[in-house]
Amino acid sequence: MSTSTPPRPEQAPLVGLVMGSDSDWPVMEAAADALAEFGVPFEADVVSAHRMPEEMIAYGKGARERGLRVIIAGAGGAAHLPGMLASVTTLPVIGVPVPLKTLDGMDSLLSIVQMPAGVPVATVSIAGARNAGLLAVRMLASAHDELGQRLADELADFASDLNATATRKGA
Ligand code: RP5
Repeated sequence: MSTSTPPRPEQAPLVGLVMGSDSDWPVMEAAADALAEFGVPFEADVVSAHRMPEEMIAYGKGARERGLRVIIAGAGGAAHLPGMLASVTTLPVIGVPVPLKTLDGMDSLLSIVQMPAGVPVATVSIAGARNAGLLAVRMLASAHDELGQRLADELADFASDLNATATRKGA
C-alpha cells in the first residue's frame, strides 16, 4: 500500500489503528499493510491524546462495545496516546513509537514503554508498525485457527526465504 492517507475498509473493523497525527501515517501504514495481508478488517483514524483528548477517551471507552478486539496506537514525541487508551479500555493496546525529526524516536519509545503496573501496553520497536500489525493478527489468531494456520504458513515462508538467501550466499 502506498497511499498517503488512512484507508476506510468496508467490513466491521476488528482492529482500531489510531495515531496522534496525519503525519504519523507514513510510519503507521505498515501496520495497515500487515492487517490487509491477512484480511483483518480495521479502521484507521487520527485520535490525538493532546489535541482532542475528549474524543480520544471516548474512542477508548467505546472501542470494545463497537466490536474492536485490538487497538494499535502510534504517536511521536510526548507519545501518550497508547497509554491513555490502555487506561480506559480492557482491549489489548499495541504501542508504536513514531520517530520525529529530533531525538531519533527515543522520546517516543520511552513515552510509550514505561507504563505503570496494571495498565499494559505492548510496545514494539521504534517505527515497528509492521510488527504491531502482525502482533494484532497473532492476538486475533489465538482464538481463530484458520488465521493461526495462515500465520504459520507465513512463518514457514519467511524461514524458507532466509534459507534460500543463505544458500545463494554459500552459507
Ligand atoms: C504527536 O505529535 C503525533 O503523534 C506526531 O507524531 C507528533 C507531531 O504531530 P504533528 O505536529 O505532525 O501533527 O502527537
